[in-house]
Amino acid sequence: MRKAMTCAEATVRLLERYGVSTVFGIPGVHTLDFCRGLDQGVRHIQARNEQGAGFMAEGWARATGEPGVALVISGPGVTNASTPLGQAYADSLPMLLISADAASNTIGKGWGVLHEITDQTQMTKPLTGFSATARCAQDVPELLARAFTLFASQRPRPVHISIPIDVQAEQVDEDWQPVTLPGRPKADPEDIAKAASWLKGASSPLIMVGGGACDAGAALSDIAERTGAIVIASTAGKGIIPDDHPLSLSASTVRPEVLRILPEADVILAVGTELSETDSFVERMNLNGRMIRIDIDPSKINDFYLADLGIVADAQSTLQALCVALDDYRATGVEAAKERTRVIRSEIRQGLSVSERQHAAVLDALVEVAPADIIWSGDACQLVYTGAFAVPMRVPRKWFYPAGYCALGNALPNAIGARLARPETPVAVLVGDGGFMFTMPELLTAAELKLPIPIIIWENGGLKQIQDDMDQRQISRVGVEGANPDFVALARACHAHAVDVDTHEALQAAFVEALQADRPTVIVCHEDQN
Ligand SMILES: Cc1ncc(C[n+]2csc(CCOP(=O)(O)OP(=O)(O)O)c2C)c(N)n1
Repeated sequence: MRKAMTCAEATVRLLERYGVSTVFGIPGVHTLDFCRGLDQGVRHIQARNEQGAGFMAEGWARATGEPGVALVISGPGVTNASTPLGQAYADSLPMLLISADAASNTIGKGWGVLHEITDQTQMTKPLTGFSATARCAQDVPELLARAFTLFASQRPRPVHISIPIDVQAEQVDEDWQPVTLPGRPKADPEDIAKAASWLKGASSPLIMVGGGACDAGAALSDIAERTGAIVIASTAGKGIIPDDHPLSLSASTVRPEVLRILPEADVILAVGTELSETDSFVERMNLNGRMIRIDIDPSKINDFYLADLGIVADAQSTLQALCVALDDYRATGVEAAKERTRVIRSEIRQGLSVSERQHAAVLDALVEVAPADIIWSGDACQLVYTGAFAVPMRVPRKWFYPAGYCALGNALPNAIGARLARPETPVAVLVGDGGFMFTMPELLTAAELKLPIPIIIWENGGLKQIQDDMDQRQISRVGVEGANPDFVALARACHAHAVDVDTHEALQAAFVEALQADRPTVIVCHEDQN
């Protein structure tokens, strides 16, 4: 039987029908109508700041590929959540931000009403696939249909839907149903045949893989093994081909040992990757070979590294078709390519700086005792920069390091979102002492939810990467040596366990214990002691 309810309640029901089980947020007077519909089929998780809520939704999407949802008030709720929007945009993640907006008759007038942004939709436009305001209740199912269609069939991007308070309160007949979602575009068989013939004719092929190919790992491994292509991942593509695969160089375009070999490639197959500057930190990589780009986003085919063959299609189905087109081909150079990969890997290890060696040793100690299926939720800190190529991942969606937008503070709330999305999967945080402070209050959220997350704070005396950058350019240090709190006392005050460690053995013991604990554990690992 149809039931009359408010538009806000009906929105929650419709989200549930699209498969949403959890929303992250902080209620306010502008979202009270939503609250009536929450914690029945859809669970509400209270964050401590909307930036945390947004990062939790983003962590959900990172771990699953499914949309993570945040629900916030208008104005400050939206501005606080806009950093995670930027991060989800940069990493092509399906995140849905639903917010209130001021009453329709006030929008754009600048009357000074509560939580006012005169044009909220315009504010989030550059951070989203689309941002729109519901002008009446019936707009909501249409806007949600657009959002879920984008997530399912295009390059995933965050979406922001604003629902003014008067629209939220409208009475509707609750019969809103999800639309049938379209699939992703398929490749033209002629292009597949051409790509296969180029790969068969290559003497030193190279595969560059990004987060857009997360579901294409099996086909990609098969293509690498048959063509002898060395595989390099972006940070978002790490683990799609197991890092210990004999043809994998992991996420290593930051390494000079790897940048050096790029010009040797005569055919490059770039799949689901922007080939962005933040994976190599060089202005332009030296890629001279014939370039095949497979991407669901047409704007990525010829943007910076022009394609000789551009295929606008879904990565998984395209690579599966490419496997079929390669037929029983097996290149003669496969063993030589494996040997080359082995040599480059060992050059990378030998080429590490003193501090990278220290990071690698700490990470090795953690990996030795970590469960194989763990998710590492990393912040922008030096330990994680080294981990991008030094931590061996065997599956995608388990190494979080948002190198693109690179907003400090993602790691802890990302981990909370990931753990709630994947309750059976262990999740650990790797974060710098500076980055941790950006979203530290979410430790309370993790403690309240009793999440057994080890949080390794790499304590190196402040904003070390920027200290190093200043030292290198002979700039006197400014703004990078601010005081840290007593992390152990702070964590305990937030109802978490906490410990300082000064040896790898102590770190390993604390880590193993933390994974079994009844709440999160902050493990402070001092650079000058470990
Ligand atoms: C929101 C935000 N503000 C500033 C920066 C610039 N930034 C990049 S790395 C860094 C230092 C981070 O310090 P910490 O988290 O302690 O890690 P460390 O470099 O010391 O390992 C800063 C300030 C940033 N990436 N994001």
